[in-house]
Amino acid sequence: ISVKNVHRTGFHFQPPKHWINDPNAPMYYNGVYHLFYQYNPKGSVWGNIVWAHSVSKDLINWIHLEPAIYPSKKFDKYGAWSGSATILPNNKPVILYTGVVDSHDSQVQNYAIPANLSDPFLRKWIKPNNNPLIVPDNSINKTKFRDPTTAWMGQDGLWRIVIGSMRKHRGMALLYRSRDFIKWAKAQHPLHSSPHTGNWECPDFFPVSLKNTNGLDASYRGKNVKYVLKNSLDVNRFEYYTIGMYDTKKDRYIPDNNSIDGSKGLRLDYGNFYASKSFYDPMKNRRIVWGWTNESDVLPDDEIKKGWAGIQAIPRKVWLDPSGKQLIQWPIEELETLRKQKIQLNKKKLSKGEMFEVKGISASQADIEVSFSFSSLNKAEQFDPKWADLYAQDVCAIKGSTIQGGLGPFGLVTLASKNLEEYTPVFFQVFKAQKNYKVLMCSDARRSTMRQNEAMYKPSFAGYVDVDLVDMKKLSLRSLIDNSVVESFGAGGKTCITSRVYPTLAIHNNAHLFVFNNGSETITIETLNAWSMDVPKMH
Ligand code: DQQ
Repeated sequence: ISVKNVHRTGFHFQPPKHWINDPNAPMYYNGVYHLFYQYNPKGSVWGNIVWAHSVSKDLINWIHLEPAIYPSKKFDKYGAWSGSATILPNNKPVILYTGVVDSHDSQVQNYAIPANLSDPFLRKWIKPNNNPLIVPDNSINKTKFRDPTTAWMGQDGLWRIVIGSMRKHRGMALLYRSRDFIKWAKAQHPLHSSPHTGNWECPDFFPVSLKNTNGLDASYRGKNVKYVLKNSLDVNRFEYYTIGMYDTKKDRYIPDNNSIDGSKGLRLDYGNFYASKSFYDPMKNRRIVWGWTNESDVLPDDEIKKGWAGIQAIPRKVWLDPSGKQLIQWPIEELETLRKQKIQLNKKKLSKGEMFEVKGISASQADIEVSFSFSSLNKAEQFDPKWADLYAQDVCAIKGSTIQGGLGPFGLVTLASKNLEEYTPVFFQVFKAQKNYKVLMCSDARRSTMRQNEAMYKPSFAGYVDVDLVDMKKLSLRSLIDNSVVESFGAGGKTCITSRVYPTLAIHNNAHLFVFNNGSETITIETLNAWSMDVPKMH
């Protein structure tokens, strides 16, 4: 197997070659899903960015088309950067995107429209001559003015968008309004801003229902909704979101008290997941979020050897948790059409130090759902108050999967070599804190490869899982394993973690999958279902 292919994914979204980053303007239009994305048509490192374009009927099988938008005019000569789609009420889609106008990365906002609405794939896009639509005024840093959102319409009939920006390290979502989608005026206040968060990239702003898991269109007006603002922080490549209310009179978004801004806030994914963007799917009445998963073998040399870099995470349905405090995400149901051979087991006990192999499926390309139970919380170790200020991933680095604990660590060992020279464990550990229990979920890449490469990024990604274990002594885990990616969903999608890993031994048929318990409390596997995953059509 050549180095080009050994870590290529089987069922994640990837073009045949070259560099990809942010998902752009995902949309559903007349029976077809569209995904655009930042793409370098000339190589496998970032640069020469165009909007690549792919279409699908099911978000799983894809047809790659010619790039839809590429630099050519004064208003985007130095780059066609990220943006979003809006379907106007006359059923006409329009894309807003960031154009780079000089070699200093000065940015403006442009629009593009389909050349021919009767082409079912909308292959050709026109960038009208009245571009750019929005240029930064003097108060705005021209090099930090990008990534327009999907527009939403207020009760006054005006369209609104936000654009990511920063002033004196205060990240902000600049608000613009328009009656005709052509003339845009900046609102006096940003929709929201927060000090010391740095530049906000790829903001995403959308309503979520308080009643059910259905999605809502960006312009939805009605009761029983909350709002979500997601920002991508370019300082540390973390994304975070808050949940709050949208004061439509003042045109301001106000996060709830328990929903904090910045990289210590809630995250769609506590791993490698960035520049995400959601869209409303009217076909299935759901909101779907896409995120970019970068490579972690960060030497440009690696990317050049491979000839490709970057994948899109599996699209996830996203909705508000009944608590109203956080979002839930779950791989879109269409993914299940790729499930092949299945194995199942029930009611299996794992006592301290036990580990067993899940055999009979392809461990390098699999979908695993497992639910664990235990009979008591008594053995949970004390949560060190010093850890409260750390990121969860730092706590995971202190504890890990190999140190014996009380209630956990227990979970999966993915992409493991036969003798465990390489492995990526995805697991839980429960701690007793002052007032409650804290559930740590880790996806630990530190032992994922034998390769010696100082530039290799192998973090012990982790997040906390907000579950009440006192009532229900159960925890579930789903992991999507795909050669160089492990995408995991804890407690039904409350905490999600994506890792990129590059095993040298645990590849293809030589990869193994285990379930383990390294805590003194016995863990029961209530059910475990695992499937080998097929390869969708992507050409
Ligand atoms: N990537 C784009 C920008 C965006 C950044 C450029 C986020 O528009 O801010 O490729 O990854």
